[in-house]
Amino acid sequence: MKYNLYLLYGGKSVEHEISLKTAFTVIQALDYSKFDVYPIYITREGIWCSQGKRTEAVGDLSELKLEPASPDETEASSLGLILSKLLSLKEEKVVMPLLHGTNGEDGTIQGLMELLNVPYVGNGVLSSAMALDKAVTKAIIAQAGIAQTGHLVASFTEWLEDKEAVLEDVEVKIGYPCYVKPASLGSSIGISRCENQDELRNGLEAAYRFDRKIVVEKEVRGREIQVAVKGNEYPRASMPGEFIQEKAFFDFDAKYMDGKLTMSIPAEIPASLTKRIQENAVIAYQALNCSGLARVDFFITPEGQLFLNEVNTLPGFTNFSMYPLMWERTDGTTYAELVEMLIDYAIMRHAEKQLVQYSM
Ligand code: G1L
Repeated sequence: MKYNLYLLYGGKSVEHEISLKTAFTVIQALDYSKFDVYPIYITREGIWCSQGKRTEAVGDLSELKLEPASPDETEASSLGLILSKLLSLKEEKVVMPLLHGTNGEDGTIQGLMELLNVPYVGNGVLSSAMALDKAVTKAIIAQAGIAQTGHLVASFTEWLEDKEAVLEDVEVKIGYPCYVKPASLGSSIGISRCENQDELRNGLEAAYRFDRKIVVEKEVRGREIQVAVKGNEYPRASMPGEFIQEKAFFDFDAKYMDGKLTMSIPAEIPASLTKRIQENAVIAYQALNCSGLARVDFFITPEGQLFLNEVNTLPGFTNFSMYPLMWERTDGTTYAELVEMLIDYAIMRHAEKQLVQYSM
């Protein structure tokens, strides 16, 4: 049976280009005997564009920058046009949203898919929305009993009412150096590293331009270890990988390059630590109601302490990204096989949901 696979990419986001590159990678990897592919490009202005079905890979990334159906298309009209196409198809379908929402949009695409009753790859509404908010994520992680970096949450109202009190709170509870981050926004926008009160004051002012809620985190000096998790009810963790910052390194077969950063998979850490990382990653994944996939990032200190840093429900996903490479090293899953596996998880989750009763 052939599936109709809808790829959503682009979007009103700073990750627009990354999203395009990710869609390109997926489109090149797919087995076209199993899928008919419908690329759906969302422009920077939020216009949805489709040019129907693809039955083969594309030659160049630029071919994926589709044109609106007409020049006076709006967000609503273009979305309506594509939804009516999506909905009109009776055959088996599945959506792969390769989008990073801006300004608190995460979870909204997933919500739209729920309304349409179409299976979609990756995390659902709840986990996508929670993962967007660093303060919510940290509260859930704490509740799950997983060690994380010392942190503090401060609202814009608290800041406006008593700046000195917020500064003192950070100095007493967190100290320097620390990182100030807007609670939402996945990327590095509005983040600063602060070493003294002047920098903290400036950092807070900067972060509050992007969100009404900020998180201050204590800096951890340690190694950055990541692990890939996949699955729905029975999630599994991969072997951990490590980003190595140094330019000079010994070249060996398990190292990959992503830009200037070197990845080492498996991370060179004791087996006992690997086990703890994998266990904590799965606990965090389940606590945040994740499904499909997530990448869980940790710090390990020189003393061997383990801290959860971040849960990423939309990990980097090109063939040079840590997430797919960690699976390849763990169980030999190729990029194409991983995509098919994630599609299977989406279809299973959707099928299980159909069994839920919605009225008495
Ligand atoms: F569809 C998946 F597999 F669930 C999926 C969706 C989105 C995997 C990875 C991503 N990542 C991204 O979309 C991105 C944030 C890296 C590009 Cl915007």
